Amino acid sequence: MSNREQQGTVLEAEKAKVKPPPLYKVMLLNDDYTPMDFVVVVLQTVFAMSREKATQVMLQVHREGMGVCGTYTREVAVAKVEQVINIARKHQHPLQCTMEET
Ligand code: TYC
Repeated sequence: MSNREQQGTVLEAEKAKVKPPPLYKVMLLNDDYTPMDFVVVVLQTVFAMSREKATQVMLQVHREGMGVCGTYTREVAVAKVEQVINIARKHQHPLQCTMEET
C-alpha cells in the first residue's frame, strides 16, 4: 500500500469516529405572572437577541405557551437554562426554562 493510500485509510478511520455533538433546543415557558418587559430583558441578556427579536419570542411564548430561544450543545444549553432560572429566582418571578434534544 502506498503512503498516500495508507494515509487515506487512517483519515477514513478517523472520520468515522467524529460525530457531530447532539444539539439541544432551549425553550421558555409561559406563566401568568412574569412581566413581559422582564422576559424581553432576559432574552436580550442570556440569548443575545435584539430588542425586536426578544419581543417577538416573548409574544410567541405568551400566546402559544412555549417558544425556542436557541439551539446549542449540551453544556451551553445547560448554562443558558441555569442563567434564566437564576435571574428569574433572583427577581422572584416564576419564569421557567427547559431544554430538549433536537
Ligand atoms: N404571560 C406573561 C404576562 O402576561 C408574560 C410572559 C411571557 C411570561 C413569556 C413568561 O416566558 C414568558 N405577563
